Amino acid sequence: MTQSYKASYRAFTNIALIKYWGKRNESLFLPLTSSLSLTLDAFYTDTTVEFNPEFEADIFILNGVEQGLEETQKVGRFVDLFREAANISLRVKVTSVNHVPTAAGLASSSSAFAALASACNAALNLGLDNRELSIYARQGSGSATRSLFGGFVIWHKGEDDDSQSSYAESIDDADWDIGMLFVVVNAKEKKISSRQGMAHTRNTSPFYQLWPSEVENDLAKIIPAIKEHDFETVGAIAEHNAMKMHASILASNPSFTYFEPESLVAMQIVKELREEGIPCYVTMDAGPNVKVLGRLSQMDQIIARFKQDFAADQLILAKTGNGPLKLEL
Ligand code: 2P0
Repeated sequence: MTQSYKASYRAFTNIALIKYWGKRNESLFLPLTSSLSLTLDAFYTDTTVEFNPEFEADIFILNGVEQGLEETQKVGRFVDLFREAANISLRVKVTSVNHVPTAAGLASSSSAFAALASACNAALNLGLDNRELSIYARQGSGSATRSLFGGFVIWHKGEDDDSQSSYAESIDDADWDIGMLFVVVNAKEKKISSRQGMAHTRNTSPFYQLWPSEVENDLAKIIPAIKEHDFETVGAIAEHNAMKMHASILASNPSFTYFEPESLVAMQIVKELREEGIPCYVTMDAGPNVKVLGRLSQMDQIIARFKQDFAADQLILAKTGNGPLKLEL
């Protein structure tokens, strides 16, 4: 019998409160700034990898569908990092399932590459810790760096072209009164990918030159607020950071935006809730969906208000999530 190497992992999506928007080195996936996120329990990817001498080519099956050459090669190139570390050339079968609530359209590369990195590490007995794995995950997709840990996570930008210096670490387990409501405005795939969008903003937006120093300032203020469990300060800094990213995107040339009319409706509701004495804050990424940071203990009231303008299946509540979890085969 030939020996195969197999393992299975679950990793959770994270949402940035201080955004990553721009690379300083595209081939090494080195970001221009550090960023900070919250890992969430509602969306995750389960991935099984099997390295087997009987396989003649890499295979990638996503949500039960065998993927074409382009997607398979992308996954294969990422797995190459682990094949090199283990000094093997066996072909791999990667089977992934994205667990995303119906109609959400929130599939994310962050959980995907974190799960794949964790599964490769286990299957090949590499013994890498999560900090080391975050350096690998980064080379699949930037935001995946932060999904190697639960709770609040910082991804350090690192130094110069030193790939090893840009990794993630946990700063707080987020085991306090905090949650995130996803308001699904549009479940379709985004028109401008993050990768294209951040390069275009960096290259053409006059506001982008302010972005690195704004991120530094926001990080310096939000980290102590997280450690003090100061929800309102955390939320206010996160909302302002997201708006600065989207303002910089709007000012790119030609201009574009991820906002859609319903995104603005959701933002208006958050403002109203605040005026009524329920603190909650908005963040948005490279798409029209709105994420509302709130106290878990007040989410019933927040959801009730959103139900006046949105259907129940557009609203998904997430609690804070953990780092990757090993699954039994
Ligand atoms: C973030 N986003 O910090 C930011 C904010 C979207 C908006 O990271 O090119 O898929 O693979 O590194 O990680 C999404 O971009 O981009 C993202 P690549 P990625 O979460």
